[in-house]
Amino acid sequence: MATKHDWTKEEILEIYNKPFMELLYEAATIHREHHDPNTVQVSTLLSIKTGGCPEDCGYCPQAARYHTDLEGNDLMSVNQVKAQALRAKASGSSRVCMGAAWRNVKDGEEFDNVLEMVRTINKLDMEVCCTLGMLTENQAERLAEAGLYAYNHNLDSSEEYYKEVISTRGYQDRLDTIGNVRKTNVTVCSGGIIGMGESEADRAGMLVALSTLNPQPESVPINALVPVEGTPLEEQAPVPIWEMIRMVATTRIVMPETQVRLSAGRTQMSREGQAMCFFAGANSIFAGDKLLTTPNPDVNEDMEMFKMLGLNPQKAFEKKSQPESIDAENSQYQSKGEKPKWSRPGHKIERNLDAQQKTKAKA
Ligand code: SAM
Ligand code: DTB
Ligand code: SF4
Repeated sequence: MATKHDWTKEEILEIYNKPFMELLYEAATIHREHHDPNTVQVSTLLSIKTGGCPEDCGYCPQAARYHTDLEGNDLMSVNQVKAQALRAKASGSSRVCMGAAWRNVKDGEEFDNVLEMVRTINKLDMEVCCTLGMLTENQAERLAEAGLYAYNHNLDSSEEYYKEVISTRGYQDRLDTIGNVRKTNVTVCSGGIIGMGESEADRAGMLVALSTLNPQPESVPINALVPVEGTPLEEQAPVPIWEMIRMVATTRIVMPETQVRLSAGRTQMSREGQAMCFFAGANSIFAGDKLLTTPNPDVNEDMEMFKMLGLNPQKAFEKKSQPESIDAENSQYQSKGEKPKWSRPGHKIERNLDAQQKTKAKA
């Protein structure tokens, strides 16, 4: 069945509020139709430039204007990043996601270093993701040429609630950056945070904004707010696990092909709670003892949990979700008489290595 791109807030709210067991059953069924339910993609976060950010995102410990205990750091060196990526690979991770506390990317030496980091991790045969703030079309293209696999840029909430949490940029700025990434062959990772005081209608509004993108994002992180002392949202009550499961299940139903990422907030969740999220359609996580600046479950404990649940970490480049965008991308190459970059045996999507390397060699 073709992916639906015209979800309304009312339709999504109706799904979100279904009787719990029905919601779970529907989400799990759709999950199995589109994905291997025993595979989970594991990404490791790495904060390559920490703190001192000029933005005012109300949830974020890295905003310079809030007085948190955070110790900031300038941009890491390429060698430091390589060492961390090797550690992540050894612990079972197939993707490294590098985060920088920037409002936007500025051309120059620092961006050149980030491009070198992307090339370096790519050579380790790991997927590389970046989250660096706003990007121009040219910067997105340069990241693509360096071999970037995914770019994370969250919508965070509904357009209406976004204004309550962030004043230094608007929703359209976020959509513009996502649009710039979409013009390249880099996959889009965009999701949001629940537990910031938003209503159910805001949660549905965020899912409308994401699911009506065409193609839909290949990855959608669902974060539970990690309330950090010193930020405006420090007093927010923890998100009840039931709401997290509902949000994951609804995301899975409205974006069937997407990788739904169980993101920040896992230290507060029991294994049973996380297992229900996987059952409801979550199929990726951020692993590593730290998210960007806040704690995350211990890697060994996560691997133990996977073992208990019979979940297998996905290999790098095995699945690039979103058949529609893959077919479009392949046809670009085929029209030039080149080999398609991706093949799709069943649910698996594999890269055709020689075709990809040829594109990289040209870059
Ligand atoms: N500066 C870049 C930007 O804003 O796009 C990239 C880094 S930023 C930290 C990446 C994402 O982390 C944010 O969009 C937000 O969704 C998430 N995040 C930040 N602080 C969080 C918190 N305390 N709890 C949950 N998620 C958080
Ligand atoms: C996303 O949606 N969540 C990750 C990643 N994308 C970059 C970040 C979570 C950050 C949580 C707060 C912190 O550790 O600073
Ligand atoms: Fe800066 Fe990103 Fe944190 Fe906002 S979320 S304050 S842009 S690092």
